[in-house]
Amino acid sequence: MSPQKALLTAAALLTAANAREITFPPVSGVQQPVGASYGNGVGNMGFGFGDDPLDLSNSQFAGLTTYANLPYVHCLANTTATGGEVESYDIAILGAPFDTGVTARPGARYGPIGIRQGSRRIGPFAYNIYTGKNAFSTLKVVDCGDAPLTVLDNTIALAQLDKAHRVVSARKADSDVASVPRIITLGGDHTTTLSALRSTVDHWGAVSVIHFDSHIDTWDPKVLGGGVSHYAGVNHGTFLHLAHEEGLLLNSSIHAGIRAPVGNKHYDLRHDKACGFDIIKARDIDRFGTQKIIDHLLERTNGTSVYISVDIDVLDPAFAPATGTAEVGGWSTRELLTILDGLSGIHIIGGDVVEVAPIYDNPGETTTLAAAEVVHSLIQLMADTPVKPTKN
Ligand SMILES: *[C@@H]1O[C@H](CO)[C@@H](O)[C@H](O)[C@H]1NC(C)=O
Ligand SMILES: *[C@@H]1O[C@H](CO)[C@@H](O)[C@H](O)[C@H]1NC(C)=O
Ligand SMILES: *[C@@H]1O[C@H](CO)[C@@H](O)[C@H](O)[C@H]1NC(C)=O
Ligand SMILES: [Mn+2]
Repeated sequence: MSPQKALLTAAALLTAANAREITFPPVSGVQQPVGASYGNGVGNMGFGFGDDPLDLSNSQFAGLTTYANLPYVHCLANTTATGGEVESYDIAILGAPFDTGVTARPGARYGPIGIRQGSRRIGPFAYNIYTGKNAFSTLKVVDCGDAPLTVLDNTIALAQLDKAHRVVSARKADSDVASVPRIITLGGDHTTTLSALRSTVDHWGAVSVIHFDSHIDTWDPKVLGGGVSHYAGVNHGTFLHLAHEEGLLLNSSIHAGIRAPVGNKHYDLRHDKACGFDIIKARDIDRFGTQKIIDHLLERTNGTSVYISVDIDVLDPAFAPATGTAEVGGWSTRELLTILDGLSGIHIIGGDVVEVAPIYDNPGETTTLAAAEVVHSLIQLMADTPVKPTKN
């Protein structure tokens, strides 16, 4: 036999051996796939199989990628395809793929899809090890997909987002403990928060904003962009000025994690105060710790409806490199999550995670994993405190 022939015969034998059906012996005590329900009402880890591994109806990592594998609902539709009413929900995840209001690195239009990607291991089986709570067990949370926003005209795009927020928040809530659905927006650059606040004012009036960010974002358009054109003055550094001007903010708002320089230390900071804000700086965490920061946020906003906006650049670039205007010297992901979870009981009426630009992330998805977990915390805060609107 020539050497080549011998090799071919050996390969044929190997293939035949591989074709044999391999049956692993049962593991002592576990006679079903990992993740299957343990029986007796003990919950399973949600890897997707019940007692029957060929039951494909509930798998965790298959199908389309929604936030935390939540059901997708076409929340913007007038009716369902068959003419029925759109499914009801209590908390709506809404993507806002808009990033033409940025002053540095673009890319946050891919934030919603990135955050969903980072959320694949968050799911209804998860109980928080610190609180023992499951964020999805009381209120109905759905993913509405992204609002369709034109990429070539900011004015039209923001009008589209305003409308999306009005439509999604105008439906009847699913649960009878909450009567208006609340929205968590996946940004998008920070300009998108303006649309959210234009819709929360319809239900709750002016609100306190807890604004996690390294930048103040109350810049007067006269200072940032507006010198170029009126249009350019509407951007991710001026939206809180605009929200104040439109009467959407209470004078009990507060920034947390600030560390970026201001352009004019007298005017910018005086103006910031006039817009309704107090400031917790990033390094305050070294002096006071997370608990004092939580206490201050709760005191400042006490008795008001609160919107929580998280610019992912509040985190240090070590924890969130994938953002447009990264500033060193920020908080860690653990510190931010501790502070967010510490706000339990707050009257939260809406929230967002913005400025996630996945193109600058690393192969480990550091930023989108963090952003997805921040959304998870916001959902838990909403589940902890069902709210009724103070207007209509
Ligand atoms: C949905 O309703 C709006 C306003 O009532 C209407 O203008 C629009 O054409 C409707 N869309 C569809 C697809 O029926
Ligand atoms: C808000 O409160 C600050 C002091 O905390 C004050 O300087 C500012 O004038 C107030 N603004 C309004 C609109 O009441
Ligand atoms: C909020 O205000 C109420 C009533 O004034 C007060 O009893 C409570 O201690 C305040 N809570 C915080 C966290 O400041
Ligand atoms: Mn910002």
